Amino acid sequence: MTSTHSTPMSPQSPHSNPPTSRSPLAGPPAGPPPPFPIRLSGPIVEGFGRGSAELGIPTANIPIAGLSVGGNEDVESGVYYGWAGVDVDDSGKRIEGENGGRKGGVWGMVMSIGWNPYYKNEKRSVEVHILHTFPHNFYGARMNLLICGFIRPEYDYVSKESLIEDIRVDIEVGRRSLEREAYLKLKGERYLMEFQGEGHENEVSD
Ligand code: ADP
Ligand code: RBF
Ligand code: MG
Repeated sequence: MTSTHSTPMSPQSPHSNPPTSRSPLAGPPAGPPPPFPIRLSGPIVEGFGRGSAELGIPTANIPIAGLSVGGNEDVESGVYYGWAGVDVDDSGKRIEGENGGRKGGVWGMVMSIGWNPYYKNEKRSVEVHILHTFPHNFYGARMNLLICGFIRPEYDYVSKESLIEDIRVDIEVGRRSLEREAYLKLKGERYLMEFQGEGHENEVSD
């Protein structure tokens, strides 16, 4: 990562020709190559309300400010995969640990960092789809991300159906890629379950 940071001022021109065949895995088997794993954390905030309602794929959004802390603002727009630690239980309920400490769970995730070219957003967003079905929402919960690799660039799609179809493939690519030993062992990183906000260089608040 460089020390001079350029903040993207306008949407990058989206790639508009999604490939027809997709690789079943992303990233090398030996584990995340530099600059991965990338750590990012923040509170889950409200987005446009489209993920669940329009696509049937909920995404937990964190403030874009998270990217400008810790030298990550020049992270390429695109689709990534990795692990998400959230201070909720399997049902999405916030849980208090002992002595006021927080507890939570770690799940696989696929995420989008970008302008959502299909929706022509004017701001970059960071959105995480967790590979688990939660019966409850968990806005306000803390989320620690360990981004392990890049899956693909963002595309502008001809239809909502083709966007959904490709996200479904991303989910399978992410799930499969995380099952490999070198990636599975990162699920145990202590950072993912540290919800006290200490020692997180990429921590952001609302
Ligand atoms: P918004 O535009 O406000 O982000 P979404 O429709 O994308 O709305 O819904 C996201 C919310 O749904 C998340 O903030 C989270 O509380 C909840 N949620 C439930 N299941 C999941 C999941 N598997 N992955 C991510 N968020 C989920
Ligand atoms: N939006 C796009 O416009 N183009 C994409 O290529 C794209 N890929 C995505 C991949 C994943 C794994 C996820 C979770 C989201 C993606 N999105 C993409 C964002 C999607 O448009 C967004 O989640 C919804 O608009 C809800 O905010
Ligand atoms: Mg969302």
